[in-house]
Amino acid sequence: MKSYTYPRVVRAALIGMAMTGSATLARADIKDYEFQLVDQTVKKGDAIISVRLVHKPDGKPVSDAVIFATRLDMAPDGMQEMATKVAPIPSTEPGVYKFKATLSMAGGWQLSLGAKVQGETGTVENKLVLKATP
Ligand SMILES: [Cu+2]
Repeated sequence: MKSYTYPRVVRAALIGMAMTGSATLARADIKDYEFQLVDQTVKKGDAIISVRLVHKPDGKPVSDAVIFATRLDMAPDGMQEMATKVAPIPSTEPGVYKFKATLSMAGGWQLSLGAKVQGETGTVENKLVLKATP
């Protein structure tokens, strides 16, 4: 019986490899990229916010993206007019982007990010909600 099941397993493995191969060849999609907060909470005041840009299908960090749109405001707490400046600062970790901001109030803050990824058409646009603790 074993001699009958074995080829089936091999065939399944080959199909799996073929599918992986074609997925790599298929045109990448800008929707495959996503910003994620490294820390969901930061302390109120002068804060450093770290986000990771990942290629979702393989979970790989994406370096060298051009971040061009940032906004940080308290929309999650109904205070969208309460915005603060966001300044990019250098990061040594691949795929991690850091920003300096002054969070003057404890509560929910929304970080809006836009980015261009090397070799991809379109824009990554994400809104991330973090919490400033007192
Ligand atoms: Cu506020």
